[in-house]
Amino acid sequence: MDKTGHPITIEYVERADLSVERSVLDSVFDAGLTGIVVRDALPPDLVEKAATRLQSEGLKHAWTSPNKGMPGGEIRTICDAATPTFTALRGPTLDAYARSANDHSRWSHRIFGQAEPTTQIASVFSDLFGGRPAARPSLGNGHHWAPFNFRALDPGIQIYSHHDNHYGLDIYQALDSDYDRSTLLSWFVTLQPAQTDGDLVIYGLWGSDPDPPMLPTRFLDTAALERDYCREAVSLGAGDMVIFDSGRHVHRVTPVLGDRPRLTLGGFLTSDKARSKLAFWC
Ligand SMILES: O=C(O)CCC(=O)C(=O)O
Ligand SMILES: [Fe+2]
Repeated sequence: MDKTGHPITIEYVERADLSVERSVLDSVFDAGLTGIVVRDALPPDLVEKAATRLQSEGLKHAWTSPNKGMPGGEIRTICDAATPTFTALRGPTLDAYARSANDHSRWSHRIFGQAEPTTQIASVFSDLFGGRPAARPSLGNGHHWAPFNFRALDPGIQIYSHHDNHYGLDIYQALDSDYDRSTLLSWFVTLQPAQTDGDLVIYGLWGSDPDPPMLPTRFLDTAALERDYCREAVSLGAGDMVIFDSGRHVHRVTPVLGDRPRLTLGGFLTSDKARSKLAFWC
């Protein structure tokens, strides 16, 4: 049987080849392109240093387990994300998020050293958006949203099928109403791939489609997605970045296999309604 669903198109580019002449991100905002992979978005020595630090004894206490109690889905993170978790189904409170966001640069410097990559990440986004600027949005009272958080998937752990539809959470009342909430893109940089699997798989199913295949547990039925829908697996090496339309497309990360964690850093991305600037946060 032919697979069903919205087409999935991914464009692959090298960081060194990016030029501001072409705005690839506009095509993603317009849902003409599903995603972009930027190879070598961060330098290899920086990525390797971060992967080592993230697995060091000294940082063990930094990790939290926001999905504690979710069988097979217990992701570990450093810094909170503005998403629902198994322990906070309606996402973090503004207070908790602001506290975590204030700690972000301290953690990021401990992990990367002086070469903390927020500026480099902003410049990748900007180069993909015809040179228009990219920055963290304001959270009010002089504070800012955190630019990204760190994630670890240990062997046996996966991210179950979902789409990222978070603007309804209370915390997003703190996001300026000038930003376009009709689109939510996810992005992440792989710091250490899993030995085996741990791949991002994007499906042709949109979160807004009627009658998605559901299990009685109210989770999406991944076996049915694999059977009936078009899919695209995105395999990323250390230093590679993916940006994709996670607000529309159902996606997941397959269970990590092997003897080391899969490490990523990432967050979300949108533009203002006038498409004059980008905002990224986690
Ligand atoms: O692998 C990751 O860091 C997150 C995958 C995901 O679900 C997303 O980026 O929306
Ligand atoms: Fe996601």
